Amino acid sequence: MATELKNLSSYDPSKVADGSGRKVGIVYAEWNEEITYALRDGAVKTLIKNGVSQSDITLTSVPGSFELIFGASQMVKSGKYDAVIAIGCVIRGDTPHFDYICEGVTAGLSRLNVEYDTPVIFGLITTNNLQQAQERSGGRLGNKGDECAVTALQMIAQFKHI
Ligand code: RBF
Repeated sequence: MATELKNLSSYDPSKVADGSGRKVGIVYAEWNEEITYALRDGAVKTLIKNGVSQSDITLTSVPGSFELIFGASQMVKSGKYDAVIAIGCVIRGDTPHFDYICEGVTAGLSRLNVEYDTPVIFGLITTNNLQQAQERSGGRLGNKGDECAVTALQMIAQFKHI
């Protein structure tokens, strides 16, 4: 897995855009909540650390990762946010649902990025087992929520003027 090579929480603070005045929506799935709550909390902490006000962060939950598409879509269409972060965790089981959900969410969020002017950040962890998800939500490999927050701030800053 590519993230074996990278700690998801490590970034150069001097290169992260200041988040002051930025408004960020976070939509997160309740499915696998042990993981998604840790990702959500990581994203919030990193946004605040980089200047975003707590009051400028809006959290909305959806039942499962598949619903992230609708949740992110509603946030984007509201026009209230400079970026939207979608957070979920899909763990491969013995069912084809893993592939359907991963492909569906990826396609849905990709489409939002093409059709609307608000960046949607892909915070979906897709792993073979729970341990790999734990490693990426505050464990050995850092927290993908941190990475999503940094990515959101970079995307806002880089495309604000276009
Ligand atoms: N949602 C997740 O966020 N992560 C999962 O690992 C996950 N696994 C699922 C496995 C099965 C067999 C089913 C039926 C649903 C699963 N879901 C999962 C829920 C899915 O994202 C969605 O909420 C439901 O399918 C209702 O649209």
